[in-house]
Amino acid sequence: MLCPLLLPVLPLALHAPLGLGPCLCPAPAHMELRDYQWEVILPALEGENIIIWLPTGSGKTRAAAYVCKRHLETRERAKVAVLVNRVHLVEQHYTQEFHALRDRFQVTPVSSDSDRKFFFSQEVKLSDLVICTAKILQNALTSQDQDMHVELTDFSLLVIDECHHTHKDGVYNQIMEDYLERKMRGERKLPWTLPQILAPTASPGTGGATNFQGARQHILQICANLDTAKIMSSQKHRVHLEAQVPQPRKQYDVSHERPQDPLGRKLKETMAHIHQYLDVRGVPQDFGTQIYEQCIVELGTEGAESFCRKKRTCAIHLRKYNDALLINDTVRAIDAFSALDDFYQLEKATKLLRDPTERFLVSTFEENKTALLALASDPRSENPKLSKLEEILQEQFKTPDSSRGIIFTKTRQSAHALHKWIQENAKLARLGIKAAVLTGAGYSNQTKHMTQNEQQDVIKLFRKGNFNLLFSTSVAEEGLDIPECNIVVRYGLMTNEIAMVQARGRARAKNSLYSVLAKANSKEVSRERLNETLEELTQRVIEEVQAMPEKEYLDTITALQRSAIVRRKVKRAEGNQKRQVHEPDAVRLHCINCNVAVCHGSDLRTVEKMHHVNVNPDFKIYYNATSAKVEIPRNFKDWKPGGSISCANCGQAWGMEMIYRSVTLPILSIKNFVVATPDGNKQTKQWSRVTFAIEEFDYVEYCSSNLGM
Ligand SMILES: *[C@@H]1O[C@H](CO)[C@@H](O)[C@H](O)[C@H]1NC(C)=O
Ligand SMILES: *[C@@H]1O[C@H](CO)[C@@H](O)[C@H](O)[C@H]1NC(C)=O
Ligand SMILES: *[C@@H]1O[C@H](CO)[C@@H](O)[C@H](O)[C@H]1NC(C)=O
Ligand SMILES: CC(=O)N[C@H]1CO[C@H](CO)[C@@H](O)[C@@H]1O
Ligand SMILES: CC(=O)N[C@H]1CO[C@H](CO)[C@@H](O)[C@@H]1O
Ligand SMILES: [Zn+2]
Repeated sequence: MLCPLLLPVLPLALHAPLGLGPCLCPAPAHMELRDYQWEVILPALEGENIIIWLPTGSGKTRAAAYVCKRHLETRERAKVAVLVNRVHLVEQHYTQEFHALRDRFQVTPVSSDSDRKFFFSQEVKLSDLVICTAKILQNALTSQDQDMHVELTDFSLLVIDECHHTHKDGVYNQIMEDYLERKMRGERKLPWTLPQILAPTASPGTGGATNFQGARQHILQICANLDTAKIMSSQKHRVHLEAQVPQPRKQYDVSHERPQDPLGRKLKETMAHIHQYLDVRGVPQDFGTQIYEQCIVELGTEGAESFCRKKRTCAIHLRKYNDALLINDTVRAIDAFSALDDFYQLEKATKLLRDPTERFLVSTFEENKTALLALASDPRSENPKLSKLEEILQEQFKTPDSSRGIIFTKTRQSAHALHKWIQENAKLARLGIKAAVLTGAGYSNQTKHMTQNEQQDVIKLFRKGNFNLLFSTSVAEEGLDIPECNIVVRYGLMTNEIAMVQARGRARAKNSLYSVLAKANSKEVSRERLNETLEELTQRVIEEVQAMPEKEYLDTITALQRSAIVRRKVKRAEGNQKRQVHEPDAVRLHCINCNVAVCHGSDLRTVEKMHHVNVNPDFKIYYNATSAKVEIPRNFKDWKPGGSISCANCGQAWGMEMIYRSVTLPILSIKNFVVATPDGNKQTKQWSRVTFAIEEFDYVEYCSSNLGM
């Protein structure tokens, strides 16, 4: 946690190679805990299930690691799983706070990008403590594969990091529902078979509630979900805690409307022009708002389900214009133009443009493109938020030495746009600002994600001072091991009370500043203010819950657990029913863009219960595949990605190929299809919503029937 301070006295660490190098932190020989850390872990040392509630930066993870150490030292047949909700935390915990356990215990990190997860069962057997994402454990709990399968009861202690995610359908909660079902069957009693639960968080939040009762309900639900005996926070040593974890100064930096808005005006005119062509009623034309976005998405779904290509295509394009307006509002006008331009470049490159609507839309943009570009470059299009940000940064970085900052923004796109802005800003360059972008790891989306290694490299260089400013999406709000900062700015960002606590926790240096930069009278400002109230509400509710008489508390928790189990059973039964509504043979999938019917529900199979492939060999004629392989920074046990696939008739993206051992199968992404059933057409973004059953893929059967093997 404090390793940056230790770096200068550790000459060895300076020679450590970047990336693969050993941990820069020395292993604490005997883990030292601060008074307030002792205070919160005591019941856990006695085997009780607790939530640890401590602010960001106060060493929750160290406290948890200490409990694990004592547990392993004192319990017979002890086995610990440390669950995290973000991939990078596996390595981070392994090399940092859990490092101290490695000389005496077998500590194994199982990350989703290593092949170890395929042999999870083996890894668990050979380890005293595994650190993995909740997803990996959940997969292992439900897997039929001997190499992977484990039982919850194989563990004697579960650490659930950032435990406020143990809620609704989240993975943490799926795991805990398994636990609760077993508990209700009586497995919790001695001899203990169910693991002890240790659950740290910086804030459990209010779950959307804005009054005391609602927030209380939420927090009790989290306690029930985690089978918590006590919420532990620092009380005796609170003063000590506040002294050790200084809170930043907070300020609101509000910006005003751009006095003139030539690009915005022109974009709105173009949208009105498209609306005229489309000629639908009932869509409010308040362009540039979230409400408009919702309406236009609904219009697109309606168009898809009624096979009205004109409606659907216009809706997609109007949404891109609306996105451009939102970008214009966040960053520079030129960024808004570029986003729109990129979209049309891609359309022209991938679509055949035989359809009259597509042709109309592409030519409308092309004809107005030069004018739009000129307006976007107009100095009157400067964004007042950026001027404000420039002021803040000038103030903070005017003393050249040790300033370090993070700017949080909503999208990857705006993080990159801000980075470009700063690189082109000569004034800020003179102050010695060296900025980088930090965004989430993943592969689901077309805008580029960073890989975990790229993330770690950026953080290392930030730690070393090669960079002193990060433009970040919400990844760094939670969990990433970011060094202390002097300045944290939330740039035009809506937040909830949890995110606020997490972000503010990044401003940890002495005399640091936490700035909320948003338009005057905007939703962002009022939401931030609400959060402050909610944070205080959370505090009051927790105090009340802590003070509840034991019996009343236990009765409440048990009742909540019972109803959660019942709800889960009902939901499962309903889910099964919903998937049996239609015969797979009676269902057809149509290309969402050109509406051609391309396969039956009965042609589909699942792989690893997740990926949906078409096993009908005749399906080949309906799609084209690229020869370039799709890049996924992750390994799968039985397959590799192949090329991406698209509709042979219209060019619409459909999914990608799966190279499963020796066969190649197309994986379909359901959002690119309309599902036609005897009861009408449906568009859905999730396979779990389809109304027919899909069997699991059987490799042997497939080979024997298709390859004559
Ligand atoms: C474009 O962004 C500026 C700066 O935030 C804002 O003042 C203006 O209202 C925006 N235009 C539209 C049409 O949303
Ligand atoms: C990709 O990410 C952006 C924001 O980063 C989001 O607005 C968009 O909906 C995502 N697209 C898909 C297909 O998930
Ligand atoms: C798909 O490939 C076929 C054969 O190469 C070609 O005729 C067709 O135009 C392609 N479709 C698209 C949308 O590019
Ligand atoms: C909003 C706007 O100016 N749209 C124009 C785009 O280009 C076409 C063709 O020149 C015009 O008809 C539109 O009025
Ligand atoms: C922590 C914090 O900033 N709390 C503030 C919450 O909001 C109330 C009223 O708006 C303020 O008085 C608190 O200081
Ligand atoms: Zn098509």
